[in-house]
Formats: sequence, structure tokens, C-alpha cells
Amino acid sequence: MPKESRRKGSKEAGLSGAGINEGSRFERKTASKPPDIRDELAQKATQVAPSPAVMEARRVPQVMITPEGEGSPRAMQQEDWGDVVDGALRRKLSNSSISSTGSSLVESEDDLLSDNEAKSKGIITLEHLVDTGEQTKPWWKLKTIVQWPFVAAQRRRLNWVQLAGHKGNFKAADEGTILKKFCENEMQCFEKLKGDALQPFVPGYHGVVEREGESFLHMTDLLVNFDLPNVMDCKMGIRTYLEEELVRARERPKLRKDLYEKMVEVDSEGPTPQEHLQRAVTKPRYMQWRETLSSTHTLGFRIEGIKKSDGSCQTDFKRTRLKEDVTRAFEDFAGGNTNIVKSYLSRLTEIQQALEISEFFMRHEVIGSSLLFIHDHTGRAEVWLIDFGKTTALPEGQMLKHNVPWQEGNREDGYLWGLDNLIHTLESVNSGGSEEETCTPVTSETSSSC
Ligand code: I3P
Repeated sequence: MPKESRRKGSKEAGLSGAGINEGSRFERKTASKPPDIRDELAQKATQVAPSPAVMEARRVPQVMITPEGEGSPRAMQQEDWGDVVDGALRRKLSNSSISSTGSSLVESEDDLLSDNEAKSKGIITLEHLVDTGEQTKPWWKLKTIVQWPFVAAQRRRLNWVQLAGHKGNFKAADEGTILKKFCENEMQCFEKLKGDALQPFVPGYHGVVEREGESFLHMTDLLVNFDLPNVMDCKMGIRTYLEEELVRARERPKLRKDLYEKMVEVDSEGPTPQEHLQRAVTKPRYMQWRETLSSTHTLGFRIEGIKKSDGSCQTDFKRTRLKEDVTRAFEDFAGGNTNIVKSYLSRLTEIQQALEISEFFMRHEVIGSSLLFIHDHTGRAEVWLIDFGKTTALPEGQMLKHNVPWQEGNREDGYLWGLDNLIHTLESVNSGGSEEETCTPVTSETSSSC
């Protein structure tokens, strides 16, 4: 959509603060919506059986493996992705009849990662690193002191919740902050988000710091103001892999045993006969399978994990696909507290309005980013945009709508469509309890059962 019309629409909607009547907000939002397929998709997403037109709109382009990278929108940007594929290879990842000839078989993507890290989900203990003060970048120090005054008894270790992502990515920092393993892409995003309409909805970013020879992004700890928080991570968008990952997979397919094993664990019939023979799948193939199995494909978002204040932690939402199933998970997460649901809806509407005017958002392909929901028994409820490791800037002059179907080459991510569906799903949550009902706080001893 041209920039001008986006701006106009957003002005009409208004970037308002809290306390505005929900009904009028939604009316304004609807009035400012562009005349594209978003309305139709959002409406249809509330139905159990989508129409063929909607299914078509959601259709994932098949991944063709060609040595020439045929149809690829952009050149590869990473040199060492894998071995060059046999010149005759030209197959569909969807039925994954990829020959292992010429492609590399790896135990896991960890082979590509410097720290051999593995996945981690649930409650983790963050180590507190010692600040040598030697290589700290200058610009974050002042901000840290201003925004996060030290408290006398600093915790050396910090119980924290990680529902998705790579283990070892996070370390404890000064009170109220955490360190996330440095990622150039994510750092660029935080820098560009400064002064953007989305800034109030992303974690505070305090620059890059060096600890024990490693670089980290120094960020606000979103959980710090909560007492025994309930946390839910929803991965946004209709696609969870970058277009460039498809290009790489075509040019240098890498067969991964670990992803095959994860697939079989969920569904022994998931892999094709060829994949069973290989005992391996490529990453895009795995990611597409995950998307169709979960609600990524049907709703444009999926639940990655939920940790509740009673210490229970659920990360197996791989098969949570239908709107009713997602609604049930939301109901369980909100614990029958309608005020919490209202607060979440209010915050999501603000995020939606900010997205409509965000320069950053219109110029980035937002992949693998999540909305983090946090609430506790005090009634405090917040939603934050997190994880920009795979959020990629578009070439100069290119913009995305975020609410139209993805076709390879257009780089659309379906973020706004997913957010619409998320809001509609949350609106349909049946409270089942009184407004005063709150989640029961539990002792810290019970919070480590994950
Ligand atoms: C993982 C998930 C992650 C992805 C990871 C997958 O699958 O899709 O988003 O990391 O790839 O294994 P699952 O949720 O089923 O565990 P990225 O977003 O960083 O690509 P990886 O194994 O290559 O890290």
C-alpha cells in the first residue's frame, strides 16, 4: 500500500492510549482497513471450514529444488550453507524426494552455530556474568543507569522463562535487564526501531555489551515487574522461514537428521517414504510441515508455549491448528479472568494501530517474530513484540502489506492477517468466570516443574 494511504488510514484510527471503548476502536479500525483480501481472510478464519478462495489465498508455494535457483527472488547471501547439489536434481520439497546425492547430511543445524547450542523451553536459570567493563560499547551505559537503577541486593542467578528459541541465548544482567546472544540482524532491528511507532511495544534495548569474550544485546527483562507471571509466546505470520532459506535449500540442500527425528516424534507418518529412507529432511520442508500442522497456516499465528503461574509449562502445541483449539488454549491461559482478556485485547489493538503506521514494519519481512503475552494475579497484562533475529530489511523502495497471500518473491509474511485472527480468537474466549477471579499465585517452589 502506498505510504500516504497508510498514513491516512492510521490517522483516522488514531494511536490512542488506554481506556478507550473497545467497540469504537474496532469500528474505527474496520473503517480504516484497506480494500484488500484482509477482511475476507479474517472473516473466513473464524469459520471452521474455509472456502476454496481462502484456501487458495493461504496456499503455500511449493518448494522446487533446482540447482540454478530457478525462480529465486534474490541471490544467496551466505556462502557456507551447504554442499552444492547435483546438477540433475530438481524436486519438490513437499513430497521430499530429495536425493542425498550431492547434498549434505547434518546431525543438526547446530553444526552451523558456533556454540553448538540446543533448544530450550520452559523455565531456565540464567547465569549472571561478570562485567569486566573492558569492551562495553559506550552508548548503552548511561541508558542502563537512567532506566534501571541498581538495587542493593542484586540477584546473581535469575529464574526466567524461555518458551522458544535456542538454549544458551540468554544471560542474566543488572536488575531488570537481560542479555541476549548477539545477532547482527536483531541488533539492526533494535537500532532502526528507535523512534519508530513500534518502539513502545518492543523490549527496551540498551545496546551491545561484551561479556567473557562474547557479544550480547542488552535488553529490558519483560518479566521483571510481574509476580509469578503467566507467559505465552505466539509466533506470528503465515510463514516461519525466510525466502532466502528456500533459495539456499535449493542451491545447497542440507538434510537434517534432527528435524526428521522431531517430525517422527509428532507424527510417524509425517515423512515421505523417501525421507524415511534418508532419515532426514531439509529445514524448509520441516518448517512447512510445522506450519500446516499448526495454526500458522490456517490462522497466521501459532502458540509456541505457555507457562503458567502454578509452574506448569506446556510447549507442545505443534498440533494446535483449529480456531477452537487455540481458543481453548487462550481460555486456559487467561484462567477465566475477563479483565485480563480485555487488557490483552486493548494492548493488541494498540499494537495493530502502531503497525499500521510503522515505517519499520512496512520495510521489513517479519519472520519468526513472536507476541509475548504476560500477566499475573495483580491484573497486570502486557503484550510485547519480540525476536527479530529473522526480521529482514527489504531492498530500498520495497514495502510490504503484511495482509496479502505470500507468493514466493513477494516476501509477504501475513503478520497483520495473523494479528487480526489472533484478536478475533481472543475475542471469542469464553471467560467462564467472574471478572474478579484471578490466577492463584503459588510459591516459588512450585514454579520449577517444567
Ligand atoms: C524449530 C522452530 C524454530 C527454528 C528451528 C526449528 O522447530 O521452527 O523457529 O529456528 O530451526 O527447529 P520446532 O519449533 O519444531 O522445535 P529458526 O526460527 O531460528 O529458524 P533450527 O533447528 O535450524 O534452529
